[in-house]
Amino acid sequence: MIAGGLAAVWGAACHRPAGSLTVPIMTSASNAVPGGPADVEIALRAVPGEAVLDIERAGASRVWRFEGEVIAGPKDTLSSFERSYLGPTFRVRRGQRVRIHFDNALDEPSIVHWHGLNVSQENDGHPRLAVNKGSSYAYDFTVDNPAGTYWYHPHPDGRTGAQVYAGMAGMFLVVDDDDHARGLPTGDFDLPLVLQDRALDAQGELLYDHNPMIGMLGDRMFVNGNPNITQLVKAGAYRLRLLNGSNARIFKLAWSDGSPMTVIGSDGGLLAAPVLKPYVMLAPAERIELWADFGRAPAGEELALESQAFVAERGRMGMRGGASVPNGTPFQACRFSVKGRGRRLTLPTQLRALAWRPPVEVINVGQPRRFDVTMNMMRFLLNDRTFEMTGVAPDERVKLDTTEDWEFRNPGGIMAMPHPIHVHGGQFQIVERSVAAGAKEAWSTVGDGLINEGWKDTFLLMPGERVRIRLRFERHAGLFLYHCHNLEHEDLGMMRNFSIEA
Ligand SMILES: [Cu+2]
Repeated sequence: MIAGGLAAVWGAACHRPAGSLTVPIMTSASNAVPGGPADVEIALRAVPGEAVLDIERAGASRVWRFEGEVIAGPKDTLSSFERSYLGPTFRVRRGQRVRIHFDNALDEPSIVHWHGLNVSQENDGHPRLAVNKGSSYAYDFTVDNPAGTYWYHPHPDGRTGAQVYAGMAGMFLVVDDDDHARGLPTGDFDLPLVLQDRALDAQGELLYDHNPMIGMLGDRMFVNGNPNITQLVKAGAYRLRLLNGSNARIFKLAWSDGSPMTVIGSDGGLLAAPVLKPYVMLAPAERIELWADFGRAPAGEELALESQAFVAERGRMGMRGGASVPNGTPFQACRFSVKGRGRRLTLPTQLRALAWRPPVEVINVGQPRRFDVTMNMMRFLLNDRTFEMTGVAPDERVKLDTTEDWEFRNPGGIMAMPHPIHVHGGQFQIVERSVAAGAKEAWSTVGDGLINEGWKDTFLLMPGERVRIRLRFERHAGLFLYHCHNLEHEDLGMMRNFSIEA
């Protein structure tokens, strides 16, 4: 079951099997934009382009990318990684009203999702809002998230994996002025790192060739959209903002010198206090922020973030899926070359106050809404259902201004796989994880690296595991998504709507 190579990236067809609904794609869409000035106005285009993907080969390869331009407001809202296929990095502030004019110049429908942001359904990039080539979509929202590391990527029906893989993604940072006061590194010492794996064919072009049960796994690393994964750093303290922007790759990140990982933030911003871990699991779409002191390395030394070995899925059933580097294979994810002196800072003991949702507020405490990962016809489902463009089942309706516990269950068994689960519409907290007896041995290879602290929008659900999360539906009524962020699973229908009803 290997999807057809290049054509699968550059072709425009939707490959989801039967069961999907056909919904007319809007040719031009607008989000009933209210009048009044925005604080910042951006033009964002999805365009075919070129980028250097192989350092050892002359010439560029084909990619798809986001291009951005500040039309009005602070020019430093957008910045670019050097020699990168990634879209511009946004830097916005809470309370800022942001207007984004998205233009699609690709030969297939697309739409942008602002991953982790609290926005209305019209601004959330639902696949039903995808626009065709030559058409545009207007976003208009007020930034409502605390400072943190968010990101953006396409979200069209059945083609999210191909479009992200082709290069379409970018960082979306919400910043504030408090980092100096918090004692955190700023400026050049605040370093975003987008980790992605890719595969290239003999001509050096992106190869989108995968078993859809496994997802797309590459055999080479890209950091910030660049095949050179070495970062030049100074001997001092850094804040590293890591995003796993891969389609299906799960990282088990650890320092090459054996130092513990000092985690200071996750999906929804800073933790209450730093947490030390021997290693950190980073599944597709998850973010972690690390405190890294490169002053510990002698000058001229190299340090690396390695992805260590772990048990991802059962070895039976040929679950390598043709990937030459299956999930759980050790490799180097990112290198740091230490030159020159930076600032020595002291790790703060407290980062910010986090107010957890108390059990008394939960309307279904002890009886969480259940979402089981199930399987049929060689694809993964949620409660035996596949994606329907506007379909919502009775047990997928929740009330605005309520707090609920949800429990996701991944059965063990021969076809069990890890699934990174993402819920749109805001950040949640992780309440509890439990593991079936038969899955404990494999789980123990990742368990110490799961970050359950802090606000989350995506979490790793391992085989045989149950994860209970607590969500507050407090901002926007409307149609939102929950889905697997293994993008090939998502494109095959491991995605559902839920409706927040006033
Ligand atoms: Cu999945």
